[in-house]
Amino acid sequence: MPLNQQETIYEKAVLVGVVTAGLSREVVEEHLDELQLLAETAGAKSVGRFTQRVSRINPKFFIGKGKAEQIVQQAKALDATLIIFDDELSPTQVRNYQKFTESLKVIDRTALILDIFTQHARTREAKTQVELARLQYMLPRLTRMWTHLERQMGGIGTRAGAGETQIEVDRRLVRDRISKLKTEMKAIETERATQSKRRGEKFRVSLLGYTNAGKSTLMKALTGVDVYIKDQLFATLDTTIRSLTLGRKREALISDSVGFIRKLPHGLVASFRSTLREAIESDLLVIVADASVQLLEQQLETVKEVISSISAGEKDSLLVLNKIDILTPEELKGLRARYPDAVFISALEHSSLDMLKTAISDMMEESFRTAEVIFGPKRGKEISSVYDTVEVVERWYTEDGIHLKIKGERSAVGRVLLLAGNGVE
Ligand SMILES: Nc1nc2c(ncn2[C@@H]2O[C@H](COP(=O)(O)OP(=O)(O)OP(=O)(O)O)[C@@H](O)[C@H]2O)c(=O)[nH]1
Ligand SMILES: [Mg+2]
Repeated sequence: MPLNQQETIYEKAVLVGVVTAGLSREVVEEHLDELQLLAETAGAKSVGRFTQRVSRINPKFFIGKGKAEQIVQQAKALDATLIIFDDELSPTQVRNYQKFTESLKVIDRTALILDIFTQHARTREAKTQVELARLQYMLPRLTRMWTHLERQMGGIGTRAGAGETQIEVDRRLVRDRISKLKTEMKAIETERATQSKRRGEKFRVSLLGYTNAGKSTLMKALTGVDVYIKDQLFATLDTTIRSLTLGRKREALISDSVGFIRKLPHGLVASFRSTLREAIESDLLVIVADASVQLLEQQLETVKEVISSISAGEKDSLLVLNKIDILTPEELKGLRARYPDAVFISALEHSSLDMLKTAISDMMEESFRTAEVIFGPKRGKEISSVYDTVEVVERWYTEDGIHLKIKGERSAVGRVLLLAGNGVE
């Protein structure tokens, strides 16, 4: 599946997957399909693939030396400039490859993902986070050979970060830059914390899920906001927050953010704490998945793992299976049986969005507060404002005035209590 790459000149790449104990060749092939998508998103064309069974990881080359030499030779014969491993290589392994491949770059999955993030970062927050993760990844790998290569070859895995014209040869400079970026991130996080406080006690919903699942498409369908949507991995790197009208006087805040992927580099997740803040603080996680992919179950597993790693694993969640417009009726039936609690939608065709809103609204209701307040005579105007903001469950009269039993969002109920100047929860 070619992805849109208008401005990028393709580099030719060879992909390498390793079959270790407990993994089948089919699974490794599926992982390589995803690696190929990542490579295409970064601007590389896959011209060859290798899967190699290994019983023990070779500390020098990850795979056996003989096989390593063979892959390098074949890559050269295929005119490739890049070898991409699906697994993380140690700095030593990368260096060893570089010793016998002057004209080839050898990178791993992490470097490829970092490259995509570097290319897609638009805002100050995203750029700072990505540069920080990239420099931390690079620091132990910084050798004279690497920097020399970087300047000579450029392209994937060697792209300089925002604001940097040349990779510094000196590790000290990189360390200085890292500490400057960390200071900058602290300032951004403080800003975010203030904004987050201002959102007060509103019910907050986050769209989370695997990259390319359709989160931004759903965000647009629900709120009308013009977010960036593309058939590409990691199209979104920032958080967008809008209000979501659910009917019955119910309004929530909803956010769309960066997607997840299998083996998401740990440093990247740590650096993206600021962007993921909204998810961490939200009341409900709406987990969006692409129902049409073969690896649905594994993708959901990955999403669950990342959510746990940002300490949001205990939050309420709702599973949404998207893209049902491209499923056959049989596939849909099978999935409904397998995921009986999920809401099935097509964000693209706006189908079953009302059902989703009702499900969100029901989850929201569970967090509602109830209270009883009394309004004395001549407070008609205030009483009508109560009806505008919360649900009035019961109303009765005594000599003290009009009693209202109300139910609604925590903040709205709090405001009514203040307005009435009395009341009990
Ligand atoms: N057929 C179909 N395609 C969809 C649907 N929802 C989204 N897509 C397509 O899936 C691709 C990815 O959509 P996005 O909304 O950008 O996905 P995302 O989850 O935000 O992805 P990232 O931001 O890259 O993590 C786009 O080509 C969308 O048009 C759907 O319901 N049906
Ligand atoms: Mg998106």
